[in-house]
Amino acid sequence: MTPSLLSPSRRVRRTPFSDGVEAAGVKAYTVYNRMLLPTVFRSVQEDYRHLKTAVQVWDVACERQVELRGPDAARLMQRLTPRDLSAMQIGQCYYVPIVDETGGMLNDPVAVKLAEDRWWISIADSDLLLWVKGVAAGIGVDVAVTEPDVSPLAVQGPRAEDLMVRVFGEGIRGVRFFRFGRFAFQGRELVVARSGYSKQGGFEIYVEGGDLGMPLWDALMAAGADLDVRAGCPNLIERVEGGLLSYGNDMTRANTPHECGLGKFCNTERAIGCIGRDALLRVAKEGPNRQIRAIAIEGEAVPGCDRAWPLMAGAEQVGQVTSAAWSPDHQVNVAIGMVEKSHWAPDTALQVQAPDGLRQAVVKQAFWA
Ligand code: THG
Repeated sequence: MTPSLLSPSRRVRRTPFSDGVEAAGVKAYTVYNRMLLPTVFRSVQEDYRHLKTAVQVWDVACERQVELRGPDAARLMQRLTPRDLSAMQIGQCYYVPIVDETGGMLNDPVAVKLAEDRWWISIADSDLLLWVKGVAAGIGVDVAVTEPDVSPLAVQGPRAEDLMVRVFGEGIRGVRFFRFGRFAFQGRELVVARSGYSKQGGFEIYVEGGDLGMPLWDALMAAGADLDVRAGCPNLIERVEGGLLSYGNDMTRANTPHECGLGKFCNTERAIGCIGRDALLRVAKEGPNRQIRAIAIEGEAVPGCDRAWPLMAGAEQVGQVTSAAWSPDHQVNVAIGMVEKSHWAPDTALQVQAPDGLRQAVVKQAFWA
């Protein structure tokens, strides 16, 4: 069954796990990289509580891979990001800002180093494939840039490791954070990393070959019945508490990595050849004039944030809120916003123009994680 409010079409792609997602009773989707991404199973709050106490299997096939393959793959990869990749080992994953020639954020993917001459870029929601193909053609490197048949399936939550061991064996316990190993499933070797878009711990299985999608989904569900495994998805409340940014929501091409708080993932001085290097060297030196902040919004549960909400200091706009949700654990609306330097200090009192009226808000010291 296709989602009822989205007209079925080839442009909005199903995933290798869509049959399982639908059988599990998905209640809402978003579209990400022109592919279905579930957003709700029972309710956002029920899904949140379950994610924090048990284990979930997430269809994150929409985190598409841009594959770089060829003798110049490593050189092209370093052109794409201001993060220094020179010490990155095969078997490692790096969170890497990707910027354009002005230092503007194009994507915030996870880079996976499979071999010196073979990389995956596990992308957020923008057409990075086209940028990478353009860069490769423009500089004339010997690299094939493709979107392979690879679909990430995330296993997240405090019981994730116990579930993964049942399907892939004890070796799973030895996989370190942002590292991967190769593990067999039905006679095929799959890349399995300890990573994922939650702060609850877990793994991401890069399912190579869509034909393996439903067999793996079913195997995880069967193996985890007594662990209360459920179908889940990236959870808005949990990811805002954890300070995990969403490209297109919390940042766009109009923002530098430094504005996004991703300066720690830039080593621009050492990232020789990186596109946008000169622009970033300037902003790194001067420091950003606005930056991502955790924000608490007072009052009842906020509605969904489908447009930027102005952040005010009296009559003056000093920023905007871009993601917000009621947190049952913190008994406050947790939010992510971009705030001008003049007002970004912790405990600064602001007002936010929410769709249902003006609310009090406070800049927080850190995300709630
Ligand atoms: N996993 C994979 N691909 C992805 C995502 C993912 N592609 C899309 C999107 N998510 C990319 N964005 C992010 C954002 C945050 C993180 C990963 C990808 C993340 N951040 C950790 C943090 O900020 O605490 C750790 C960063 C680090 O220490 O390196 O995990 O989730 N495959």
